[in-house]
Amino acid sequence: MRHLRTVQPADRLPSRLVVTYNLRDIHHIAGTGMAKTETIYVLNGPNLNLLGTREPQTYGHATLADVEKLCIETAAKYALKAECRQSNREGELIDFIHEAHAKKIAGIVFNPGGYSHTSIALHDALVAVQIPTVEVHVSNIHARESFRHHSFTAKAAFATLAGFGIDGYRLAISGLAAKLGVKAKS
Ligand code: CA2
Repeated sequence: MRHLRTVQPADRLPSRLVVTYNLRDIHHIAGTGMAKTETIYVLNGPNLNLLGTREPQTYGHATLADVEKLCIETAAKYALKAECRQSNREGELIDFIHEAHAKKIAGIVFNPGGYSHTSIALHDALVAVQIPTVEVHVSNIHARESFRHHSFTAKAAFATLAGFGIDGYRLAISGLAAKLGVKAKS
């Protein structure tokens, strides 16, 4: 309980009254208007590190670095902090999702790549943590091969975007902000 402080009441107050508060919430309690910055995770799955290097007819010319910059900038418009991770390993993606829960991450934008179509384990991790998640696909998976039409992970997301290219990540963050009740900064 590193952040906890206990305050003994002033003389005039009942002596049994003890106020315990969390230092991280003090801005809310004090009514300073300084809300805690919420963090979202932007997770990209296998092969998305190759974005912009191959198959531009399907995935465009933007790189993963471009995607991550777009996400950080979009999140900042909502006073959200985007932390971006990519992995080619299913278990590591599951670890990121568990970590999101441990760190009280507000939401997840997730492109599980090919694991969307195969991974019950990723679906289960998302269901377990109950963090609002938007699934994003750069390409329109429904207009491609039939094996891409079904997504296990999408069943655990509150929304899915497919076919907007990398703009889908920007739209996903806007939708996630709305879901979290966060308005764009003026
Ligand atoms: O459209 C998407 O975002 C996908 O999630 C991309 C996955 C694919 O398996 C999904 O069906 C749809 C593939 C990852 C991208 O692979 C690349 C390969 C070469 C160049 C760029 C990306």
